[in-house]
Amino acid sequence: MTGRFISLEGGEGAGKSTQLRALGLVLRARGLEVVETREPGGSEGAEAIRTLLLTGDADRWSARAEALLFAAARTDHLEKKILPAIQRGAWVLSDRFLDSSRAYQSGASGLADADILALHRIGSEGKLPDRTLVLTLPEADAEARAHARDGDVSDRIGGRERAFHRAVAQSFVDYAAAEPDRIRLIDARGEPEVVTARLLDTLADLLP
Ligand code: Z5A
Repeated sequence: MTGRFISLEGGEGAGKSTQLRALGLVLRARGLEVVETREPGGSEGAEAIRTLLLTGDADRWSARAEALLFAAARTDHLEKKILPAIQRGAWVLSDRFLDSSRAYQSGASGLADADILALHRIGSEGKLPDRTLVLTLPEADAEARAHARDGDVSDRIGGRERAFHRAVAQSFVDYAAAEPDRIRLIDARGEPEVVTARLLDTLADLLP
């Protein structure tokens, strides 16, 4: 069995967690071992860093401090959970990975993309997913979905202004254009099952 590493990306409320679970069910039904995980988090150490990152005042961390914390969390996540699973032949589905650091800490926060990639090289030996599925949704739809779930409550990063989230969304589109083999844009509109079918189509060449 060949292990695979798939990341799901996109803005808040696009449906990543919903789709990750749905994809996990379909892949398990095909006899694959599936490991569902998330960032920031996914391992004990990374979950502790997640709490630091997502709670507290909006200005608790600068963009640079945030980028370092996300990178450190990713190192632990990769070492403890992702790489061992891939090595034993599992499919790892991660709700966010490196491209979120690029979009949030670089594209929308002004750090250089090259610096985020340098941190990733140091912390995680530059490991990339086999495929990255970016869920895209019009701004109003994404806000409505996030609001239906959370009301007016949001975390340190989700609560940033609209222009920030717009820059995040545009960054993902740019990364997909620059790396079309790895990063694919998936229309997240419509019923969840319809979106899952689009995701599966996009993974068809990797499936056994
Ligand atoms: N972040 C960062 O800055 N740098 C990094 O390197 C990393 C992350 C890794 C993590 O937040 C924050 O950290 C995130 C980026 C930043 N902040 N923001 N924004 P998180 O893990 O707590 O949450 P999230 O990653 O942003 O995702 P989310 O808000 O949980 O949304 P989602 O997973 O994409 O959506 P969902 O929960 O699956 O769906 C949202 C709602 O819509 C829910 O009620 C669903 O039932 C509903 N839904 C889902 N699909 C559909 C369809 N198809 N139709 C109708 N309704 C639907």
